[in-house]
This record gives sequence, structure tokens and C-alpha cells, in this order.
Amino acid sequence: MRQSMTLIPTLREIPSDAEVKSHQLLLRAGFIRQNASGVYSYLPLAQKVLRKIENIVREEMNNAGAVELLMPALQQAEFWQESGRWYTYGPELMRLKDRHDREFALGATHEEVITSLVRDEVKSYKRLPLTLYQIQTKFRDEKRPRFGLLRGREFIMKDAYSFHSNPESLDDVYNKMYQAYSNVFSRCQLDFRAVIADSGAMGGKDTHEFMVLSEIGEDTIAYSNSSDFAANIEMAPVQMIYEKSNEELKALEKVETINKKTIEEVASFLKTSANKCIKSLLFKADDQFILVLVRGDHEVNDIKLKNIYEASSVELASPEETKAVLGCEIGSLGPIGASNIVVIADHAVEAIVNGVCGANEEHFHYINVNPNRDFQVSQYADLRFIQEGDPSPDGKGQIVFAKGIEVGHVFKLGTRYSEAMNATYLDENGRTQPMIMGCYGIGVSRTLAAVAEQFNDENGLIWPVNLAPFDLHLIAVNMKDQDQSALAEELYELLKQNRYDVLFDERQERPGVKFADSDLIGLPVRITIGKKAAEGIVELKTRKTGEVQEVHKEELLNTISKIVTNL
Ligand code: 9G3
Repeated sequence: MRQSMTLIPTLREIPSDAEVKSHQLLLRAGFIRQNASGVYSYLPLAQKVLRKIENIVREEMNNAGAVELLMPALQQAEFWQESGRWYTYGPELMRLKDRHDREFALGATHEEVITSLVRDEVKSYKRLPLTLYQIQTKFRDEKRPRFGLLRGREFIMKDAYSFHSNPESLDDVYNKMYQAYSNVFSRCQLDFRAVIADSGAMGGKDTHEFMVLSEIGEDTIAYSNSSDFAANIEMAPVQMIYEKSNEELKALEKVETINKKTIEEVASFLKTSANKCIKSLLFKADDQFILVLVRGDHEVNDIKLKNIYEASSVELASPEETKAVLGCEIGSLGPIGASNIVVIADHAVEAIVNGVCGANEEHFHYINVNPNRDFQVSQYADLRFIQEGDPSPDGKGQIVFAKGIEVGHVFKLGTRYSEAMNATYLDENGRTQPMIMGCYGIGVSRTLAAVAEQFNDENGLIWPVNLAPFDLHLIAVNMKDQDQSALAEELYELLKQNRYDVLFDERQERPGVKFADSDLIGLPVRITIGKKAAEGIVELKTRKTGEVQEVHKEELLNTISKIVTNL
């Protein structure tokens, strides 16, 4: 491709509204341009990388036995009304009306569409399992689009859906997809972890997220420093034995703690430590109030609370609600005397001896508090967020935190959609059964940004060989020079004949501009034709290592293939 013929609008300056490297560099290197907030054009270079990522995804999906189709982005409201999600999703679901005033959604995901298709076309257990996938644009009206392609309102997703007549078959496809995802992200050279995740509103139990490690990631991963345990911090289970001190149980005592509200204030005022305090928080699970107790140095994990109560929503009670239910402010809550409400505690609380807790009275706390003596709880459960340094739940090593970018998510859905939408099949006994489903997503445009985030330096992007928009950057320093332009054209043809995809910079631009653009764009190998063109000598530069070497044109193909195979 001759560079003067394509569109690669590079920028010298760093765009002020781009906060992360990948966003800055994809803009500066002329890969993307923003149309509206969270809505981008993929310019020719990005389009080529997207195609390469999509083809890796296709190969792995096809290899896992999935079959590609393409569903509409325009989805009739009736499907979403059948599943109920028309009413549960808010402004994030983009809706519109057609000329007849009929309501539609712009596809945020395709559970409803695929389920309606399969329910119409598949009737017998003999046709199962069936795994279908597409690679398509999705629309989600994010409240705060940010970081360029990492969180857009229109993005490209590979979404797959599997249909089964028994749970074992779902497990089999789930495991195949899990392996296929690992292959995809490995082939994209990404440093990723598959983590145990929370299925959120999707229902179902097993679900894993594929996270690319990155300090700009929005998710926190808890992983073991000496095993492959890894979980989204929302889900990471805490498995540890809390040793109980054998000190004498002292008599319960109510003490005045004027204006001491936080655990730190109370602990220092009472000359004790946070891990001897009981933090009491009032939550509302759907519409049931629950007093949740955790040790003072721990945090309540509301996702775990939600899953214990299988609630559709869990939130902290408001100060007004707290006052109404327990008669005092949030900073003085405690389990003693809270008789008219369910009390649930994290396992760590049970090991507290002679501890501290709120007295459910302004400016008063109890000391020498002993669980099961001074208050009862309806149950002890794993209710806290895991912390760095906690033992890994698999018993191997300790927990370390890392930030991650979610690039994939696989779910065992069960019959949540097939029951809601009556997608049934006749089993071998002629009985009507709801199909068991799985769904599997990869953020394709997000993966492109994650690669850009992981591979760059101060001069620009550094594309892995198998994802680069072109294999080689051929640069003639001065096309007005006969020797240089002749050699450049000769080598351009030679390289193309040898099946290299070449970006040929033959523009009338100053050399400095060409080299800066080349470093920004980040193709794996640059071939520069300059002063020694008459001797048939060119310069090769490897983008990743910065290594520069001069070769005679007779050696060019050998040298390039040696460089490329070692990258
Ligand atoms: C919506 C909107 C946003 C959404 C969803 C629906 C996330 C929604 C979860 C999934 C589950 C899987 C198939 C591919 C893999 C992920 N955000 N999810 O369902 F209407 Cl506005 O998308 N879907």
C-alpha cells in the first residue's frame, strides 16, 4: 500500500482528552477518530488489525465447534419484553421507534434474538448441542464512556450462544470455549488471567472473566502468588481459620464515645485496634433490612451478600432508614439489642474476644463484647472482600491484587432465557424440556485497545507480528533521488511478490516526519532507503528491539525472515 494513497492522519500532539496510552496512541498514530462520545471510526490501520483479531477469534470458535451467523442489530422490543429485560434495563439500552411507531432496541447483546431464532428452528434433542456465534457491533449507552475503545457506546463483540439438552453437554462446550478464549488471548500476545467471576444480572452460576493485566483496568483481580487461583475481587471467596485468643471473657460495659464514629476514631479513643472492633452496617436486600457485621479492618462484600440472599438488588440503607429501623446514626450501630432485625456476620467476627461495637445509641459503644454471649446472629458467612496477604482460597500461597481489563466473559446461563421465551425441545422420551444455554463474549475492539495498551513505548505503538496492520514499513527518504526511488520501487515489488504486506512511505515528506510516523504506527520492521541506495544497501530497524542493521538488497529477504521469526 502506498502511504500517499491511504488515510493515516498522525498527530504530533497528545490529545488532551485521552487519558491512557492506548487511547492517546491510537489517535496519534491515525488508527481511530472519535465521532461522538464513545463512538469511533476505525481508520484503515485499525480496520486491518480488527480483521486480524477477528480471524483469530473465528479460527478458535470454529475449532471449538461453533458456527458463525450474523444477527440483526435492530431488535424488536417484543423479544426483550418476553425476557423481561425491556423493563429491567434502563437508559443503557438504546431504544428507538420505526416509522410505524413500533419499538426497537439497538443490540446490546443477543440472548433474546438467538433464543427466539433457535426456539423456532430447533425442536428435537437430536439437534443439540448447537453453538452459534457472530462478530457484530453492539450498542450500550454507557454513562461514562472513557479510555477510547476500552469503554465505548458502540463496540465490536464476538458473542456466542450454546444450546443443550443436559448440563454435562453445557459443561463440555463451556470448557471448550474456556480453552478457545485462552488460545485467542495467548495468540494476541496478551498477559491475561481467567478469573472466577460474578454472573451479575445474567443468573446462572459458573462464569469466568478473561482479564488482561493492566494498571488502568477497571476491575480488581485477586490472584494467588503461587497457584493459578484467580478471581474477580467481587467473587473471591475467603477461606481462612481465625484463631480465637484465649483471654478471659470480661464483663460487657457501655462507654461514652462522644463524636467517635469511624472504626479508626473509636479504636484509637478506646485504645484498641480495628481488628477487635465490629463494624455494623445496615443493608437493604430487595426490601428486607439486614444488619451486616464484619471485623473493623474488613469491608462488606455486597456482591456476596446479594448472592447469599439471591436478592436482585442490595444497597446500604440510607441514614433516614437506619434511624427509622435502629433508632440511631450509622456510626453507632451494633448487634446488641438489635432484636427486631436479621443480623448476619462474617466468619472473622465470631473469633473476636472482648471486642468493641456500637451501642445503637448516639455517642455510646460497648466494650468487652463477645459474640454468641452478648448477641446472636442468624448466620456466620463469607461476607467480606478478600484482602492482599490473605491466604489463597486454594490453600496455596497468598493473595495479590492486580487491575484488569475484561476482554472476555463466559457464562453458564441455564434455562433463564429458554424458560422466559419458551425455547423448548422434545427429549428422547417425547417430553417437552427447556433448552439449557451458555453464552460467551469477547470484546474484539476492546482487545485491540488492550493490545495497544500492552505494546507501546515513548515513541508509539509496537504491534505483535501477527496483529500488525502491515508486515513491513518501506520508507524512501527522498523519492526525488533517482537511485532511492528506483531501489524503493524494486524492493516494493520484490517484497510483495514474497507475500509481505508492505506499507510504502513514498510521500513528499521530510525524513523526520516519516520516521516519527513510522515509530508511532509501530509496524514490526522498517526498511529505510537512503544515501546508500546506489550501492543497493538499505537499513533495517526492528521496532520492538530498536535494533538497526544495514543489509545489501540481496540479503534483504533472508534478514527480514530471520528478524520476523525471532520476534
Ligand atoms: C443490556 C445492556 C447492557 C448489558 C446487557 C444487556 C451486559 C447484558 C451481560 C451480557 C452477557 C453476555 C452474550 C455475550 C457474552 C456476555 N451489559 N450484559 O446482557 F441490554 Cl444495555 O452481555 N451476552
